[in-house]
Amino acid sequence: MKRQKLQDCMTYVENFIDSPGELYHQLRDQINWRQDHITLFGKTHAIPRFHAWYAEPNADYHYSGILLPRNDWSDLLLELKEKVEKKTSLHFNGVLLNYYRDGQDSNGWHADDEKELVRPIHVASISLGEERDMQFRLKGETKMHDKVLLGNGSLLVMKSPCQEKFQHQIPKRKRVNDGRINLTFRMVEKK
Ligand SMILES: O=C(O)CCC(=O)C(=O)O
Repeated sequence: MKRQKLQDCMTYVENFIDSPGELYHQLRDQINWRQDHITLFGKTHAIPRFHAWYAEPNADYHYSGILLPRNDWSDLLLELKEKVEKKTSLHFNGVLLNYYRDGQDSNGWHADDEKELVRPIHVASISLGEERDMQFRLKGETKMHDKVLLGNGSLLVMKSPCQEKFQHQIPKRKRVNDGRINLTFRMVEKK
């Protein structure tokens, strides 16, 4: 059987955003950020980043057992959604935002494959601020398969079957002292 290649489902677009520094500051100041906690093996931990969910009414999103409270689209986020839809010819009804304060904030191995995501799963992700690497591994394997550097103002499009076949993570990085914001546009089933 043909081994799945990351490049078959993923596209990276540099300089997708014209003024990424300005957008980073607007989002950092305007988004209704929250830091949630998860309990693993009886121990409660703060998730190592802030996050927020903006979506159409009735488009709810859970991950790691957390139901993220829905915020209504802002004009700025709707403008970005339309820009991403125009570039990708895909449609989205929600965006998950992550704010990594510095290199100590991270996002562990997972796939964006929650049950409420519409199949086939396509996601599109804007990066702002500090460059961070995203690592990929095949589901069921522990060895890293590939990595992509996510530059300031870039767009990463992961079409099906990326989420079905691979997991990804944003590891901690000692030398990163500044923040990064990521917006991942998604399509979820409405209640
Ligand atoms: O920060 C990123 O680029 C990835 C975010 C992510 O993996 C997620 O929100 O599920």
